[in-house]
Amino acid sequence: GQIVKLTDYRPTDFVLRGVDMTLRLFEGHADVVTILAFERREGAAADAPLCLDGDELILESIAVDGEILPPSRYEATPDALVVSELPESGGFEVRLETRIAPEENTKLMGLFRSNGIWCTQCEAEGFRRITYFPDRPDVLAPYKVRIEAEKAVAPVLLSNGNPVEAGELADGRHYAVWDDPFKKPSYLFAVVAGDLDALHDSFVTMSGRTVALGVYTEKGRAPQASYAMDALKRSMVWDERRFGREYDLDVFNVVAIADFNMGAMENKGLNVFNHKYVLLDQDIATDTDYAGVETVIAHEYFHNWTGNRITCRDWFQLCLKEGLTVYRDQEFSADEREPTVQRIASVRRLKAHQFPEDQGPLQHPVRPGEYREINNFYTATVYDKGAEVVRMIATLLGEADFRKGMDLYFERHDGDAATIEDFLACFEEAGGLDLSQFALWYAQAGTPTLTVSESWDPKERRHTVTLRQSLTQGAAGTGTEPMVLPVRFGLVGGNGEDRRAEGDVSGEARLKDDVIVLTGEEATITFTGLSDRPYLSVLRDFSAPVMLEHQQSEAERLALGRLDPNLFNRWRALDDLIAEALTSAARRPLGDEEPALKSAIVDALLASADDDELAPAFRAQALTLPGESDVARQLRENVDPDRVHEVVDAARVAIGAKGLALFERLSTGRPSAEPFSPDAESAGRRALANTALAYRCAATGDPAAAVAQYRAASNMTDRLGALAILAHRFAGEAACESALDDFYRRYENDDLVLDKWFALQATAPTYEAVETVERLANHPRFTMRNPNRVRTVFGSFAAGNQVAFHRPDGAGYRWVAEKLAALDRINPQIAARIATTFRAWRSFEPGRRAKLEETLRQLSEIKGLSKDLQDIVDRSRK
Ligand code: HT7
Ligand code: ZN
Repeated sequence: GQIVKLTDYRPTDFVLRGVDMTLRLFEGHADVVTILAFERREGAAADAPLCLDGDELILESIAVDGEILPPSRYEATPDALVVSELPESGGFEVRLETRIAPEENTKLMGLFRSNGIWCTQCEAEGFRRITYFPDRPDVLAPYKVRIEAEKAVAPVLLSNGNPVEAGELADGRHYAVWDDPFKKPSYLFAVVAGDLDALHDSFVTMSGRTVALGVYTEKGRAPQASYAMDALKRSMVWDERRFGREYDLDVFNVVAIADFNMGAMENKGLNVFNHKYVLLDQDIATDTDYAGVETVIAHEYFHNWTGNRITCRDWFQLCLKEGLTVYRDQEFSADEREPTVQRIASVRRLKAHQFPEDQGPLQHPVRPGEYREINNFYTATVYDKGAEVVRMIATLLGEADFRKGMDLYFERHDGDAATIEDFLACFEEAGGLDLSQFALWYAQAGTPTLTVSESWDPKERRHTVTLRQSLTQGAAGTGTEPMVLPVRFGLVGGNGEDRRAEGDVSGEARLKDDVIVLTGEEATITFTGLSDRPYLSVLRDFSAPVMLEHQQSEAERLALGRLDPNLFNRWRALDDLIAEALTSAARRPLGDEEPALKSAIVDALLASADDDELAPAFRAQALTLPGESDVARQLRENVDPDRVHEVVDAARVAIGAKGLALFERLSTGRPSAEPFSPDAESAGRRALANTALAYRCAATGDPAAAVAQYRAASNMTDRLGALAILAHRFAGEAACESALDDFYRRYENDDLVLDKWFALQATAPTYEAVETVERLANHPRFTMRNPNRVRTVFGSFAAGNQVAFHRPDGAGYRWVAEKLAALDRINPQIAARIATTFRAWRSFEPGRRAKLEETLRQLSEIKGLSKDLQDIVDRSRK
């Protein structure tokens, strides 16, 4: 495949003035007529041909200004259309006809059918699977779209913008016309047609305009969209209040689709969602599902300004919309829920997904410099590290100037296809600072290490803190210059309050309120005016995405775990202690029985869990041990997943045993009589109770309490919480089997719930899970055509089952590779994504490393592999 480079960017030779499309939908095919109004760009060569992108297309006809073109004037292949001898100046109109087959589109890019519903997905390069087009994000135009279909099959016809016309046609067919006055790139185009139900509502914007809201679902499921509708209205209010952003069209529609490659898509005025992020009620969805719907609804809605009104000049700028929009959805969730708990969850996700990516062969900067397949760059680095970079800008500027910078960005670039440089310039202006060194965050890949040491001078009552940063050159080879690290901190006194102290900086750093901005390799800050030695609480709220090495004693960390007024750091003090203890235990050989956690650590953890002053959701987070893959990442090399599992599990049993009375107290008397509410506080109480139940069953080795909760549960959170314990701790036992059977019988008609049943079995930490997933893949309800089902079986197994995937005989690797090779022929995007699990091959002990390497080699040699999968496999092998 060809490599696309950021440095090769140049604008198109032709400017697109408008798009007029007609889609005629039939059983088996769709006819697409596209009329494109072009003008040769000033300065472009007079003989430059018009080059349009295609993908698996067949051209039925082409005319320019009403005249059918002779074959000598154009060259059409499935992936390109080149038209020559076009007017040297002025405008002209190209009319194209293509015929496509949505039913055969298993890649789910372009126009496809999902359970009979016609649906499009155009980001990043799907529009070219519908019509030949300059399919790149810097080509913006207004669109007028007419959809025609049989009325009985597709009574609902939707597209972007506002509805302008509808009517009847012959043969039971009908049509609708949609007009989108906002110029947009083709990746934001959407059409949906089908027999859908809808939930309708309205929203009055801050300037008093009424917007009609619709959430469309498959038949009979509209009531399950009410929480999504509620989240949408809350998102609209929040964006007005927090960022002054108002919605712009007369309608805003959301459609829930069963077969969808990602979470959702922000098409202008017509967001399309994986139905997993729309449909729920207490009987089918967990609290985690509710939080997911809220986040994704908000994220896609927020794109209307950060992505749609201001889009990206090219795909290298993807983080301009994605990093910024993730930052915005994180802020929304922090405001709507419990900020510390939200921040803990975001940091956990960053460490679990982005850190390994940034430290392995698939490493790339937040703004990559080149790609072979853009679909493979919708990554944790672009999204989550991209959000961290925006968060650092906010920290550096402070709230007021950050808002000024955002206002300036919206004002200056509304209607543009912008770049990271455009974005940064707004904050430089608003904050009166130079962000040129800061821009390295977009260009240099890798996770910097921040080393902190401190010393107390009792005579002078002086506390000296030294900060050092370092970055190692990784696979991307993008450099190791010192970056700008905003390090939020506090000096905590024995009474749990932050001390005030004068700070004197030497070295390359500056001190601004409670933030040390480290700009060089090393700096020292000397704090004076202290009466006694403080506890240094550093990198509060995870103010920079770094690996922290803080040389601090266990006693100090235990004290911060009790006292730190910054709750995030209070959580992290203990979490780091536990992670380090588990990691060092995992270095010992399999079977070593020395406890990983000292009793002082366990006591501290139990004290947090028992502290009624703390929010239950926080207590549940505190009790959540680092995952096996986190421990594996910290080990870095020679990882034996069986040993990691043994260590983490033994720690869970030990904590459970020591805190048994507490865990019994926290998990009995449930389900409580209180009626279900999805709010964050109630969800926090359920999370704490379910975490306690898991410890209790770990300690007793008795499934009875989980069985009882499973049977009595009055909502999915409690039912699934109990079932997860049975499926993972008691896999293969009668209690587990009968609960799994019961669950299947209860929910076999609901694919979303059935995914949970598949996922729990695929992640059971036993060697037998390899045979289980083979059985699941042959289950009548398994299909490779549904991405959720595939992710739930192949993805959960490969990424979420360390024991079985890494079975020492290599059976897990062989199974996944075989399935991915087959999936690649159906849906390469999903195959490539799941294949990223292989990237960690170098970190394992020699036996597994050799088997992983061999599996990757075999995958790479399969003939006819997609560009998507080939790209991931080739880069992973490096
Ligand atoms: N902007 C979207 C990213 C996306 C996507 C969505 C669905 C299917 C394929 C896709 N390719 C890229 C989703 C988002 O980040 O909001
Ligand atoms: Zn997004």
